Amino acid sequence: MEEIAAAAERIRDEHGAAALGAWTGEAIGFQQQEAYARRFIHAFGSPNYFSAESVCFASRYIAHCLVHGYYNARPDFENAKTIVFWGANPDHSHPPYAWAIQRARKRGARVIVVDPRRTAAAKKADLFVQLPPGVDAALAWGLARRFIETGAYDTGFVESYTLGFPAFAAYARRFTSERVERETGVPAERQDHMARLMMEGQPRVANYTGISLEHQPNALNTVRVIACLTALCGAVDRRGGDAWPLPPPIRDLSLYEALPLDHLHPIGRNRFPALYEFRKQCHGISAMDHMLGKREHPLRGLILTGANPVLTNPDAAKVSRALGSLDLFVVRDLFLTQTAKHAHYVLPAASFLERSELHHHAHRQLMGITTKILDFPGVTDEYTFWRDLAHRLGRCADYFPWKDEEEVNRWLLAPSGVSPGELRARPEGHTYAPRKYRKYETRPFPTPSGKFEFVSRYLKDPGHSELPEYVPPPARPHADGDWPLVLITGGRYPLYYHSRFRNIKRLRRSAPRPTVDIHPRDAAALEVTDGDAVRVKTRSGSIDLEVHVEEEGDLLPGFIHIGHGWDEANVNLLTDDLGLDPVTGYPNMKIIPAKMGKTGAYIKR
Ligand SMILES: Nc1nc2c(c(=O)[nH]1)N[C@H]1C(S)=C(S)[C@@H](COP(=O)(O)OP(=O)(O)OC[C@H]3O[C@@H](n4cnc5c(=O)[nH]c(N)nc54)[C@H](O)[C@@H]3O)O[C@H]1N2
Ligand SMILES: Nc1nc2c(c(=O)[nH]1)N[C@H]1C(S)=C(S)[C@@H](COP(=O)(O)OP(=O)(O)OC[C@H]3O[C@@H](n4cnc5c(=O)[nH]c(N)nc54)[C@H](O)[C@@H]3O)O[C@H]1N2
Ligand SMILES: [Mo]
Repeated sequence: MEEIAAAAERIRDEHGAAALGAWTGEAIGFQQQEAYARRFIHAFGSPNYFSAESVCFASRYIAHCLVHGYYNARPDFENAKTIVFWGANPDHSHPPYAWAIQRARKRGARVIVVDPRRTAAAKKADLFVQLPPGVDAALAWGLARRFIETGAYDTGFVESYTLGFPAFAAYARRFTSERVERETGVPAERQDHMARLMMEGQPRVANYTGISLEHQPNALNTVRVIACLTALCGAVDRRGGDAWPLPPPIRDLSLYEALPLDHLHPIGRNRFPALYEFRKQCHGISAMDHMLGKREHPLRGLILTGANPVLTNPDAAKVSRALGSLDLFVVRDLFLTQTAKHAHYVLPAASFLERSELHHHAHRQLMGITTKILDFPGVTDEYTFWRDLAHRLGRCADYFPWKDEEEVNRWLLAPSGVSPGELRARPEGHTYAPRKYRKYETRPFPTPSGKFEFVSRYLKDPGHSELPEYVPPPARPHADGDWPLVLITGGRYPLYYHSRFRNIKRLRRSAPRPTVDIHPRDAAALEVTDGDAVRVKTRSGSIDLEVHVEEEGDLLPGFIHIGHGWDEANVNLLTDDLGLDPVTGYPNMKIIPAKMGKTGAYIKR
């Protein structure tokens, strides 16, 4: 710890405090564990805090905030009549959602799944709408047109509470059934069927957009138009619809107000201001260029915890080069990951069983606390680590006055009036506020206009489209082109979590080796079958893995799919950091021009 503190001070002396960054991953969550890292790096004097939010969740959040100013992690499935999953597979990714939906279906709710792959969720759906990646916005605009033309939308809400509806309606008119069919391949009758199920559910329609809609170049606008569709359904902040939870009444550990560092050029803020303004996140993808000295304001040191960006960030070869070039790289993990191999110091991190932390379930407005049940010598929890480091760095110590996590929890909970002990006595959770719906009836929307915004001045002023416009996908399959196939990445495995758990033998049996999923027609054309060794190539790189031929109908022809998180076939060697969403800086991980062939064939070329 002394060496790490000394190296951090050297970086501060030579390049300024902003040349040190902190990075947290999905393994430590989005609540107090990540807040320690934010607090530390600000106390040190650097605004450069990065997390998995450069590739997950924040773009969805920003889209919702631009439209209505709130964010709902999950709609009210339990009370919905029609549930729509856009680019999500809850049966693998969120079992609790899948259970909620199962209960809703028993009550008669109907489920629509929109996906290029016939997933576990799609197989159970009342309607499966199969389409190529990147065209959801066209489908959503076509549905909006139907609602508007037939007058089946919530006119009272639109008249009283919204901004820009005439422009929205005029743009929607362009999305005729024929045009939507041309763009998406979804026949007009299926579009009608989808619209009918949504209209029948009104206003109890739960639209859920998954990670796939974020991993593409027109990500923000795709989620925006779907949020607008929710308004047409009359489901805004309604039981059974997009019901907005209230946050828990706890203190904020971050120092953005007490110690603003905006003047120190947070990385990525000039390119993607929304990410910093809405989430106080620096752009992890841009960070690589700052490590490699390709941009002003160098990043020379990084402390990373609970993340494995070499396997999870786009352009893995560049990520490795960038991390390998640092003067100080500290990784806290439970395993020696591909990322940790680049580190100067690898520290054993405490797992969730070795921490005591607050949790909240926003949808149910419940709070709870976990209890530390294990203690290994030499393993420190996140709080103790950041505190110890801060106490070796002079002034930083002032910001970490609490002895341990239990003291932090007590401080965090003070405004709520409950103590850690009281929370512990209620393992089922403590309701921190009763649910309220249609909050906009008594106070303005927290948007610039105070209204629900079909059009956004915030986006228009710097030159983006004010409407959530449809932009065709960056790639489609071309049988005769250089890149005949389109690669989709990252469909979730039920028993792996990103790069985690493949080292647990019992879980490994569920999916022992990485595969590339392919349509039977394409497999036949390439003369490959199950288990054949192939090489998949994109403009960024190539990986070798095994073929898995899908059943007819499980995947659209021309598309291949590879999961992420494999050491031995890192699909992020095939993704890149180009073609980012222009507002949020989100990467394209779902629509990548590709080709493949038997390993021998490509080696010869
Ligand atoms: N077991 C397990 N659970 C997890 C995770 C894990 O790694 N393992 N990761 C967690 C995390 S951090 C996240 S973000 C969530 C993600 O959870 P989800 O949002 O449910 O994501 P996926 O399960 O990948 O399902 C996304 C689906 O979108 C489809 N798709 C791809 N492109 C498009 C497109 O353009 N349009 C449409 N409509 N569909 C498209 C894919 O084929 C895929 O079936 O899962 C969480 N839960
Ligand atoms: N191609 C492609 N890439 C993707 C995606 C995709 O769909 N396609 N999905 C993206 C998404 S949505 C996300 S959220 C990111 C996730 O990206 P990451 O956050 O990098 O995800 P993980 O691979 O789960 O890395 C978590 C690391 O933390 C370690 N760990 C586990 N428990 C703890 C703990 O308690 N404390 C600490 N300190 N460490 C712990 C694990 O061993 C693991 O090495 O991946 C993204 N990458
Ligand atoms: Mo994620």
